Amino acid sequence: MKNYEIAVIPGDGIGKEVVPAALKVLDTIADVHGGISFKFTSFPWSVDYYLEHGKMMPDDGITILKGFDAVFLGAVGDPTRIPDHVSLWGLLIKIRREFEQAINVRPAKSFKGITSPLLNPNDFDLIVVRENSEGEYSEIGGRIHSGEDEIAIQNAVFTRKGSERAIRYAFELAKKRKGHVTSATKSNGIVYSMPFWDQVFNEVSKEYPEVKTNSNHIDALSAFLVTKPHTFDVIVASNLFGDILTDIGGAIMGSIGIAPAANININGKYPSMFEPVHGSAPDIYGRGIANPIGQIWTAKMMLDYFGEYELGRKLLKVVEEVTLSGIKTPDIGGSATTMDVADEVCKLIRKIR
Ligand code: GGG
Repeated sequence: MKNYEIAVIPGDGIGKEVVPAALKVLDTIADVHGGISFKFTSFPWSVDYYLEHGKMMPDDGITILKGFDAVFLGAVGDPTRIPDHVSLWGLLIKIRREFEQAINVRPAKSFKGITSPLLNPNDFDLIVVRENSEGEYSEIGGRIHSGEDEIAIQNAVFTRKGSERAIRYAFELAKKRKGHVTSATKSNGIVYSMPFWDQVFNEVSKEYPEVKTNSNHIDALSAFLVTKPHTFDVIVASNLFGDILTDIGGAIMGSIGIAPAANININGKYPSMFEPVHGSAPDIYGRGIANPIGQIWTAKMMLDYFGEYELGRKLLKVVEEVTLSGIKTPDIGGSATTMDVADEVCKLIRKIR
């Protein structure tokens, strides 16, 4: 029996609704499979926690999380109560950085039973590899003066190590897929970091002669994701570009509510963290209608990370069967609740045992 110890951080808003739904699915898988079990330990770190304690997580939070096999996170942020940069940097981005989760893997594909807003799209199946430790998400800069003299400076940081490991990860992934990597650049407008990114991409690509490559400026690439998503296999992008591209990925699938993500620690020193692409959606929180598919697909990515590929494959297939059967939340045209969807997924898992 393999037991996986999972730290669970539902976080804010709909994170508190979709995480329990996904845990129910994981428990059902363990129950049906017999050979694995999950021990979930939940932490209340969130904006509520911040308002009580003045911080998003306790000082020893990172030390506590170190002992787990993975972190399973819902969503972070409640901007009417505290600014998003405070909540995100105090929890989500803190964990990504402290645990050297340098790669963020975000798939997008034509999802059975969900209508894409694109008119007659060809089937697409792509993965964005987002550099997750530096780039435009940096703490280097500052603000001075006020009024008309006010200045805000935000520096982007691109290291050879950070760029290389993201790009290399993308090539390794492409080797196992359709063998094509697209680099997201903007070297016509951003004169230092992006030519450097292009240079590193070209250098790494020489190590992979079997993998086809191309580079697109981020503006054109964003448009191509809408007009011809089926032409992409693996896209490698800097931190901010990757974040933006994957919201488009969610949109063309039919809802950001189904988009999953994995923050991967690639040196094996710390746990990886699994969280859907979407945020806390305060506008729909409390109504029980949040789409749990992003969180459930994220659970599938966690199963893959544990090497449970067959279970992960079956789980995604079951979720697609559920959407095909019409049991869907309102964001994808249905009237089901979060738990209706999760319960149907669990029912099918038990049926096909
Ligand atoms: N599911 C995690 C979450 O709350 N994401 C919101 C978000 O905007 N994250 C920013 C990022 O991924 O960099």
